Amino acid sequence: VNAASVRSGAEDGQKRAAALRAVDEVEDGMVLGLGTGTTMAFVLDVLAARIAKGLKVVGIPTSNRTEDRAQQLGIPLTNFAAHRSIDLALDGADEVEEGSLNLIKGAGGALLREKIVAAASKRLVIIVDETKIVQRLGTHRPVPVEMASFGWQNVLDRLAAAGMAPTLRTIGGEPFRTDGGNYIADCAFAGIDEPARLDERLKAIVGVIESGIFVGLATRIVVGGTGGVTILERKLS
Ligand code: A5P
Repeated sequence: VNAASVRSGAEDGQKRAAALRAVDEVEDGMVLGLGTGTTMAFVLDVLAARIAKGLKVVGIPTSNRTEDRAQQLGIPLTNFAAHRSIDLALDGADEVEEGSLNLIKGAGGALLREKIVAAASKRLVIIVDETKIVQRLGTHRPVPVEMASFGWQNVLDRLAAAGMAPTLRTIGGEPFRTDGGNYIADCAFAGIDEPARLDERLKAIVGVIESGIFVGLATRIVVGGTGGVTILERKLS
């Protein structure tokens, strides 16, 4: 057993504890947004257990992966054609900035659908282990930027010219494709001072579809840590 596997075992326990707490927010009759990632896998398990005991909810999945898992677990699914707005979205994140609750998301490649679901939702509850909480966004993780596959080489050059330090995300030597068929540029920063401004600058680049910077969307963060589960609320300025 090495240090990394001990650490990831501890993080899994924290994610599971936070998932249990987050699913407490779910009430009968809700339309849910179902996020993507390893933390959400725990949330789906807990949600399925409550559904098996009689909870009545429907979910809109943010990825094919979440859709498949939800179907296996018997979580009823729906879509925007049937429900134009969402009561509560549950999702993970790559980084959460303390205080502002601004986020970086998209390490799993689902950022576009996740952001659409977050924007459509009355509340967005983010579930993380404590390693994801940062004082300043962008210090540990890159910002995933979803772009059209057409002309991506030129989009990447323009991202680089704008100082975004982009790297095309690849898998097995091929470009990684999102569920929508787009590509991702992971953009590295040594800390982000103005996330809203950076989000605007990224989206002003032709060919960029969405950025993984989520500003003003999360309403509550459920954090699993060594000392148990804590809740962070957004400080309204
Ligand atoms: C998916 O695209 C991401 O936004 C995830 O929400 C994020 O990467 C969290 O994933 P984990 O729970 O696996 O860390």
